[in-house]
Amino acid sequence: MKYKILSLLICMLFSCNNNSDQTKPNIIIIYADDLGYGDVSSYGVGTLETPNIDKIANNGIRFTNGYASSATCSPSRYALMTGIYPWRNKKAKILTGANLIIDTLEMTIPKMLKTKGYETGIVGKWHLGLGDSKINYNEKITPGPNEVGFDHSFIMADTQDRVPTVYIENGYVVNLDPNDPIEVNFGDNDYGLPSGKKNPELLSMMWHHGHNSAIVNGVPRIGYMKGGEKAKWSDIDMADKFLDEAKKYIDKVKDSPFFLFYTLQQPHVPRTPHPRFEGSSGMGPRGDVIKEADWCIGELYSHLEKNNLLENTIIIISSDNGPVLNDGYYDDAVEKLGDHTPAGQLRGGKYSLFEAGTRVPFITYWKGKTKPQVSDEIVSQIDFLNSFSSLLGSDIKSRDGVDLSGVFFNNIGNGRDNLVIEAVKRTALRSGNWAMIPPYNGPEKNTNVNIELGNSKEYKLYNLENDLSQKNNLAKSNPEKLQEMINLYNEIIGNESIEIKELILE
Ligand code: NG6
Ligand code: CA
Repeated sequence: MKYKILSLLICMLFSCNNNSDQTKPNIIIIYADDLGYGDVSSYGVGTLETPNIDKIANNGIRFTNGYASSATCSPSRYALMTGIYPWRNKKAKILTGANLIIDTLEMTIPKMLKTKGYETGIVGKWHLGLGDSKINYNEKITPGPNEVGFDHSFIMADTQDRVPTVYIENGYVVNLDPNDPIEVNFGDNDYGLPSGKKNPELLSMMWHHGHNSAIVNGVPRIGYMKGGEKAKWSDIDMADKFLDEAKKYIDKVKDSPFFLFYTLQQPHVPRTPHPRFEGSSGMGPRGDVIKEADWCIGELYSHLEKNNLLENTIIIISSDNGPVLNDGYYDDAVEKLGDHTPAGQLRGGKYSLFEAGTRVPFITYWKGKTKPQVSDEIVSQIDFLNSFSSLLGSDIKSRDGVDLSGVFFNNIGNGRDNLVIEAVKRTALRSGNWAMIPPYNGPEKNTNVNIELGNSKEYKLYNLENDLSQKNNLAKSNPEKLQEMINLYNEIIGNESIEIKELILE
């Protein structure tokens, strides 16, 4: 007791109740799932209101040309963590019950930060795979986040629409009863249990495509699951749970510099807002879960403020890929959209090589350091590793990232010259104001989700400066520019991407 009072007094004297080392700011990346460019009201293009994100955006740097590396989740997360283009890694595709796709020897943001004395934690969606052979959820699940740099992890394995519908903390399923072991499969074995396919009468949410296997909390999922009753999450409480875990983590580590990767599950399907948020957007569950996510961000911000951490914490807000309305469930996302535009003026959406697939909300904020700014510089999440590294005076560099520490945290310098973006194993090039999409086989549109993918038999070339919506293909009228783009594209992807080249129609 005596010691506690003494250390409290010392802390008060030297204001060491939290990390106040300005050269080692805390870093929080808030990473939404499928949040579109137009879903954040400060971007000025949609009609949904996100006041808490706006407050951070309006006081920080709001990037209008900020990119996820990919138009789907796992590849974007891979690129963010490692600073490596996901098309260099064959395993970096949408995962379902897969093994870890980051090599435990690879450099990652949390590993780099650990060399500088940071505490590192992830709370939320993982979706980078677990284990290195058949996953046994009844034992310690490893390797996973804790083997690629995180000291602490509280995650869901893949997505909210996939089994197992349980939280995993530092490798162990939370609340697992050893007498009720978990079994999971993504084949045909329904374990004799009800399923979305067989028992529509048991569903609180109807599936549209896929998502017709195990039923958990009335929601049909991808994959079958047996056992683990006590460990199953409550969907409507998930946002509160992750927020609570994020706050708990901050409370635990706030005396050291820390990194928190707070990976929200919203607005990915199934959209299950807490009843407090039901009807809050007037746009059905998709809008409601965005309101919920916005509230969570406000709560986290207040928590930092209350703990005197705001001054020394970099906050980044972004999304892993662009928006989708119907991603497999009938949930009124289409019907109740009204005049909201989740992709803003951009063409395409999730899964697409058009701009809306990868151009996402992208905000950096560091109280007292970043000046309010709207920046049109081209920046990517793949650049975080190099930028943090440079900010902290580390020599560690990733293969494909660029040091944008000036642009991200100091309102100075230029962004990238170019960027290769990826969508379901296909790639395209952004360079300056130009976007080039090579010809690809495959449907022009994914009719299930009603999104144009960017596949066509011809090269596509757009000048985004005056054609943000990619309506005018200039490939034929500007062959010189097209050739220049093709040359640059080939130079970047080189021989590495034989797989991609095979997809391209020559
Ligand atoms: C797809 C799912 C989709 C979503 C996506 C992953 C079907 C038919 N579609 O396979 O609903 O879960 O995977 O999304 O099952 S992501 O944002 O995590 O990449
Ligand atoms: Ca996603």
